[in-house]
Amino acid sequence: MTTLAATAQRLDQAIRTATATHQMPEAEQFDAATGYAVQAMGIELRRRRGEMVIGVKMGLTSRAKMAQVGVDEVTWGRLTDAMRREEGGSLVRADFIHPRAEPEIAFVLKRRLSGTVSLVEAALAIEAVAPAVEIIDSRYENFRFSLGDVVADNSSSAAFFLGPYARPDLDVANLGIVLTIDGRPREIGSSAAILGHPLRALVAAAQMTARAGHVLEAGDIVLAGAATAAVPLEAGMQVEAEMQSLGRVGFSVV
Ligand code: OOG
Ligand code: MG
Repeated sequence: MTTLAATAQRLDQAIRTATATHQMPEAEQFDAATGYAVQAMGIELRRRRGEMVIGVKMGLTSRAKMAQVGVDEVTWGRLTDAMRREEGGSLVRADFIHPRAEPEIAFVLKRRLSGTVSLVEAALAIEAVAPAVEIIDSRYENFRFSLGDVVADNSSSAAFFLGPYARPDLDVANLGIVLTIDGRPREIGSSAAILGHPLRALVAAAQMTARAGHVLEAGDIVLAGAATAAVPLEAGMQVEAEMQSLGRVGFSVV
């Protein structure tokens, strides 16, 4: 087995056992392109277990997020059907290593969107917009990683919740976002923090995935990346994200 395939296996094992694993040692660090190759191998392992890819998540599209994890490049990862959770339902803390919640905007596509596209083309490909919460759970010890590490680890994606669908032409440029824990606001931000406009995250998704030979199709979900820092989760917490004009999405941690 190559080192890359072994790394994909090791990360997959970390997911399945909810146990942290080590980062790539200094001497074996790889670049983002190699990280995406490892990510694709890991997704292939999940496909073989019957999981289906239903979209992508963009990562590190805001300053707040870049600062929190110390990586300053936009990344992406795949979302599978097994990662989706029932809105209003629960998240089992023990299924994860050190989960964090972050508020996101989700786009649902009504047509294929791939390669270099304009903001207008991206907007016209949207079927619906929804409030979302992404659960990130770095498979690495202490939630620490390099760019290559995090890309290989599917950009830390672990689960996600989608709220009610809103109309596709809703102006998402500057919406207030509040992440509430047990009824108290913990993170407050604006959708403008996402690359200056969340639609730019959709443009980046089309372009970056195409470079890796992955095509965004009709029906796919695209998470635009968090506008605020992520909040560590513990059992007993009630989590809710509220977005201006979009509504709420929430769940409990058990
Ligand atoms: C990397 C994933 C970042 C986002 O929304 O910015 C991300 C991480 O923070 O572990 O999902
Ligand atoms: Mg995210």
